[in-house]
Amino acid sequence: MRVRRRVPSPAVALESTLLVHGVPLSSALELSRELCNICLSLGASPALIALIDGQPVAGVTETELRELLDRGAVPKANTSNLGVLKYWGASAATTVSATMEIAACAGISVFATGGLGGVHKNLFTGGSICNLDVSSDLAAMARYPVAVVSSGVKSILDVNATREALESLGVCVVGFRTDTFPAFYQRSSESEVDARFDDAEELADFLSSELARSGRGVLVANPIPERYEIAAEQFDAWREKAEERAESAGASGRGVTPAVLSALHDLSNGATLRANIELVRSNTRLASELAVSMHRQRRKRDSR
Ligand code: PSU
Ligand code: MN
Repeated sequence: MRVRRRVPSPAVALESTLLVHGVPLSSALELSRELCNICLSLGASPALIALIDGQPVAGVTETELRELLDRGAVPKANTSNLGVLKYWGASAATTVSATMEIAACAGISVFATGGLGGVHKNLFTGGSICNLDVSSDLAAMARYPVAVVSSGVKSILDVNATREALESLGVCVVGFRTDTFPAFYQRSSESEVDARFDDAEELADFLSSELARSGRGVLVANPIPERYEIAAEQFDAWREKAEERAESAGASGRGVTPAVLSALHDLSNGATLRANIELVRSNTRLASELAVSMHRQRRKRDSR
C-alpha cells in the first residue's frame, strides 16, 4: 500500500480514532496539538495517521484533522474495512489496527496510543459463544512490525482474556517499569508481561532487534501515571452503568467502544477522560524517547 508520509525520522505514529471517536469533539484538537508538541519537544516527529479522501496519510495536518472533526459522522477504519474505504475515496479515522498497517507501510516503527482493543466481556453465556467481539487490534499486533506503546488494554474489556489472546498470537508484551500487565485506568492487573525493562535506552535496543527478528509487533505496556489512577471499585461502578447506557442506546459492533467510553466520561464527571488524556500523553512521551533512541542507535550501527 502506498502511504503519503509527510514527516522525517524519527517519527511517532499517532492514531486518529482516539481523537475522533474516543474523546469529546471539544477536546480532540487540543489533545492532538498537545501530543504533537510532546513529540516535537523530545526530538521526534508526530505522524498522525488517518485516511484522507482515499489516501492513507502519515502526518495529517491540523487543517485536515479539523475538517475530519467538522464532518460529524466519520467512519472508523480497522484493518477489515480500510481497503473498502480507500477504494471509495473516503476519509476515515484509523483504529490501532489500521494505524499499525499504515505506519508499517510508511516505515514508522513506533506508535503511541491509549489502550489497545481486545476481547470484550460477556463472550460466554451458558457455555456457548455469543456476541463474539474481539478487536482486530490483536491480529494486527501479530502482523505489523510496529512497537505500540499503550497502557495495556481498555479496562472495559476482559483484560486477562486479552492478555491470553496476545500470547496465543505470539505477540511479545513488555512492561516498562512494571511486572504486571496494566489495565488502562489501573496500573496493574492479575496478568503478567513477558519481560520487564526499566531503562528506555535498553528497551529501544531490544525493540529494534525484536521488530527485525520477528516481523511482528511488540506491545510496550506503560502504566498510567500514579496520580491519575482510578480505583478498581470506583471504576467498575461507572463501567456497569456505562455498559447499560451503551446497550440501551443500541450500540453494536464498532459503535460499542465509543458509546461506552463517552458514557464513562459523562458518568465520572470527566475523571475517566482526564485519566485517559494523561495516559496518552505519558505514552507519547515514552514513544518519542524510544523512537529517538532507536534512530540514534541505528545511525551509530550504520556508521561502523
Ligand atoms: N482506547 C481508548 N480510546 C479509543 C480506543 C482505544 O482509550 O478510542 C480506540 C482505538 O482506536 C482502538 C479501538 O484501536 O478503540 C478499538 O475499537 P474496537 O474495539 O471496535 O476494535
Ligand atoms: Mn469490536
